[in-house]
Amino acid sequence: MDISLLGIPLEAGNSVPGTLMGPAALRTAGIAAMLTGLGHEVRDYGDVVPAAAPANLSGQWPTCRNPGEIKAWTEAIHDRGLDVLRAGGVPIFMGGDHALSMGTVAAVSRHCHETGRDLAVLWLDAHADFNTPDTTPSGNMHGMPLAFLTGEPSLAGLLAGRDLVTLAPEAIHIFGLRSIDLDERMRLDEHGIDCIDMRAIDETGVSNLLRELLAKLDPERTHLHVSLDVDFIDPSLAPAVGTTVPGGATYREAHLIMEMLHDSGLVGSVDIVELNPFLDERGKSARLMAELAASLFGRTVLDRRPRPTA
Ligand code: DIR
Ligand code: MN
Ligand code: MN
Ligand code: MN
Repeated sequence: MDISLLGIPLEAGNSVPGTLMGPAALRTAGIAAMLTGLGHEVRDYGDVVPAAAPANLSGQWPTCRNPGEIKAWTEAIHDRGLDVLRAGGVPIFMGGDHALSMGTVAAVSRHCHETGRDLAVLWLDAHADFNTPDTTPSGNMHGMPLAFLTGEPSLAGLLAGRDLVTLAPEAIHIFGLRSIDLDERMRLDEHGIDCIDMRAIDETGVSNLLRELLAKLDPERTHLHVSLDVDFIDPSLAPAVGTTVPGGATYREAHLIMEMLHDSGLVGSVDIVELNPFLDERGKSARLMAELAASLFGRTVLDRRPRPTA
């Protein structure tokens, strides 16, 4: 398989500095070599660079932190992401905070529209990221990408001059939830978004829930975008994130999800977001995220066979 790496060193969408080092940490953890070792063709496209000197848009979005930066990044990420998608292969977008998904998923949605695929989004996250400028308790725009992507009018200006192919609420599946804000909760209900929280995972198990979810997707038509937030994982395993919430996915739950997603054959693009190496413990979170990527692209235990020489 052809895999494209694109770094997105964004930290303007959250309030803890350090996520701009995320792409470098994933590269240092050996993500490219792990994927190459599985037999894939890996091409690293380097990092997205936004337009210089973003406008100050605090007047337009007074409740949001760094809205001018986020607009500049969203547009740059969308354009660069679309180029990478059109070049073929499966992109892994390496963040950077979760506001980057406004750009990556907008690009994926447009690419699916152009190529006649149905987009489904699996959002692996402790949070719902469905706040708006009106409901945000923090002002952090990494809490808003799913609102933007479903066409929230107050965020539409973040992607000027490009057509946003909005996501239908039914296309979104949030998995791993354990922290939702009050107004955000009401919005999730109003839009009828599929939310699988940690209690459901405890009671039913990740394999049953994920199998059920995947069975609803048409294998002939679906492009599945996986958006993996580091805080989906339990903080004891992945401490390198600014918004840790106890009670996250275990090591094996996380890998099992990746293995099942690989087996589904549906995955067309991936975000790995919120990695903050400044908060890590000797690289363990970065290494775990790189290893999860390896599981997502086919690494198994029993299947190992000698690589052909020559
Ligand atoms: C909270 C935390 N819901 C907010 N959000 C996120 O600030 O909107 N943390 N995404 O990762
Ligand atoms: Mn394509
Ligand atoms: Mn998130
Ligand atoms: Mn989160």
